[in-house]
Amino acid sequence: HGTDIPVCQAAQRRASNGPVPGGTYGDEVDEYSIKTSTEVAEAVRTGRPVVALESTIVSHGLPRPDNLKVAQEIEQTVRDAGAVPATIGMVGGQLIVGLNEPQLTHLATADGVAKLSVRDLAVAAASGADGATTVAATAAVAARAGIPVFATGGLGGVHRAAAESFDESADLTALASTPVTVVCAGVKSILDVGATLERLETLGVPVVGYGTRRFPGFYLSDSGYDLDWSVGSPEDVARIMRARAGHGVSDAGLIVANPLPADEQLDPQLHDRVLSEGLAGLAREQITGKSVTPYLLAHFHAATEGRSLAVNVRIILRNAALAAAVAVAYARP
Ligand code: PSU
Ligand code: MN
Repeated sequence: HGTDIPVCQAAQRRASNGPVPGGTYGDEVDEYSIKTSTEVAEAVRTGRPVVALESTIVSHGLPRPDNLKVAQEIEQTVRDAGAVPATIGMVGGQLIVGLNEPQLTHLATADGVAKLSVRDLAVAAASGADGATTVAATAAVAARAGIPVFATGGLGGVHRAAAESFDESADLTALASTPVTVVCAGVKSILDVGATLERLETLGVPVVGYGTRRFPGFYLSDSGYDLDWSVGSPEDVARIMRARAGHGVSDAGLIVANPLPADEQLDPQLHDRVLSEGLAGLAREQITGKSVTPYLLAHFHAATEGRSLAVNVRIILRNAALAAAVAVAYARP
């Protein structure tokens, strides 16, 4: 089905030609530019509110077939709140801001969609790959495309046992140098939350709670950690963004941590039990690197009989709505 998408054909051509020889790289500069949909480009140009959305959550974070439906619901939620959705991903080597319906469907259903962090973007493009962008890659591309607001579920961060494995998501370092506001429900509870907050402090990434002084715990409303700052409205967030831009001192992003209401969270006892099983599974199956997060999320969805999936979907939709409200507030000074 990928072949009815024009960019796929270009990519298949490219892929069948093998790696691009160094000498011809310059001739292909245009081919490798970011492709922005007409709707998103027009909205960015005229200063209308836009919300960037990631595709890893669609391709790797949510089980099929729900993933495509959820991806469409996320976009609709952004629209309902008055902003233009810009889901970012790579189809046939083309980096796209504002995936259209067939492209989104392709990334949600095709086999072999790569998980792309920032470092993978150029490598994947040169080989004509299909890829879903993580928080790190989506934020970086969004900033490049002039989109300052981004919604996701939960950020990556420092994994448990990172002292030995060195497993820390590139989401953290990307946000240290990418001036994008990310609305999330904290970091995934599968991580070492305390260590992640310490790293965000070191990296100079501000974290504000939305209506709370406690850092949310993704599936759980409260991770157990305090925050220094909280905001009460989308306008508050927009003011911080204006102050950051006005100062010109930092290029770091802003994390807006939006907790699930307590009555919507995953049962904490179920959460803790399923998490320890999942962590044991990781060790037993010797899973490392970029497979760790998808493995644990899939384990949760299977072991809670879909309850974690329902919670995950609620998290994303709430964050999409808040991000859209922030984009609207920021667009209207
Ligand atoms: N949040 C979710 N589901 C996900 C992810 C985040 O609710 O699938 C993805 C994001 O794309 C995030 C990535 O950037 O997991 C982190 O992966 P890693 O730990 O390998 O950096
Ligand atoms: Mn990792």
